[in-house]
Amino acid sequence: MLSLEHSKEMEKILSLLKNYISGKKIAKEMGISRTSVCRKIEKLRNMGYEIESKKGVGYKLISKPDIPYPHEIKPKTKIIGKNIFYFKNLSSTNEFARKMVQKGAKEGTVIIAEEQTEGRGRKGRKWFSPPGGLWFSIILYPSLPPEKGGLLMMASSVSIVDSLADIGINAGIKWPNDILIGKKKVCGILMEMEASLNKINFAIVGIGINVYNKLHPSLENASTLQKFINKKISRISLIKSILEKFDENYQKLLEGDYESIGKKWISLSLTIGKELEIKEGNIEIKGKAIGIDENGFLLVKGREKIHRIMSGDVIIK
Ligand code: BT5
Repeated sequence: MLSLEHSKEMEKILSLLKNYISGKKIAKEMGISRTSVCRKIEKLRNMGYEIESKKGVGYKLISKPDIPYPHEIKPKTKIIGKNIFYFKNLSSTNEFARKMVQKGAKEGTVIIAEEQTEGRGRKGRKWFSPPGGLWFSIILYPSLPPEKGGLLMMASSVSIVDSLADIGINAGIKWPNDILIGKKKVCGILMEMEASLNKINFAIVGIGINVYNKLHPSLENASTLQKFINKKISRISLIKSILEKFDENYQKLLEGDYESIGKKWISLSLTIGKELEIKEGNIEIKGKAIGIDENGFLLVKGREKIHRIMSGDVIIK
């Protein structure tokens, strides 16, 4: 496990390695022994950093891996991502986030895993999460009325679509939680929330993005971002951008500006204006999606009335 708190030393050594530098000089600059320098260089190499060593000259950083290590992301934010934890392997970042909440994790803590063995979707469904994607969860303690909880998910999806637009990928949002390119799902969001009568105790926003990971053969309507763009995507830049945009949108929600998130969401929605079939348990509703209400519920005009729908699986006709 790597966290921002623990990465100060790593950042220092990486900055020293920008130009050729001898082991002796590194040791002096960092106040550590030569053996310790060797150990740290070896550790960085194992983490995927390419470090050249020339006899009589020293070491130099040649390339960095595109791995979302906390010290590489360092988002410029007020709340989200002030504390980031990276794991090579976790069962589920949402599950781990829940444990961290119980231990009093700070608001805005982000948990990232290179690979999840039990990544989950809604209603106990499986989320395939092999290496090469972005699988992460954000812990929030929003001072929002519980009925506004769904807007957090909207704020996160808007932030993701905006970040994708910045790198030239045109995606849209299928209510409630899918991000699609064309008809292919490239991202899913799982929000888990615990609330009492008038207060949200915590919310965990879990985001799964197929970047350049392999796709499980059983997935017919899924794709990866990399398939839609020629240049290599940087997972580090992408997650940084998402955290920064989400931080801004989160502030807006906390300030009570629900409307701008709702409007933005509608402008990116692939659902509004479409004829739909929605299933939730045994209930099935057919109609046209005509908008969202002030809490992010989907408004569907059926034959007899307008339905306000909180959750469900949508088939767009
Ligand atoms: C979702 O559920 O779309 C929410 C997915 C959230 C995943 C993130 S990863 C980080 C965090 N930690 C977790 O454990 N979870 C969150 P849902 O709408 O129920 O969609 C699930 C369905 O999507 C599955 O039944 C599959 O059909 C499909 N699916 C599974 N893996 C996929 C993938 N990698 N890409 C696209 N579709 C996938």
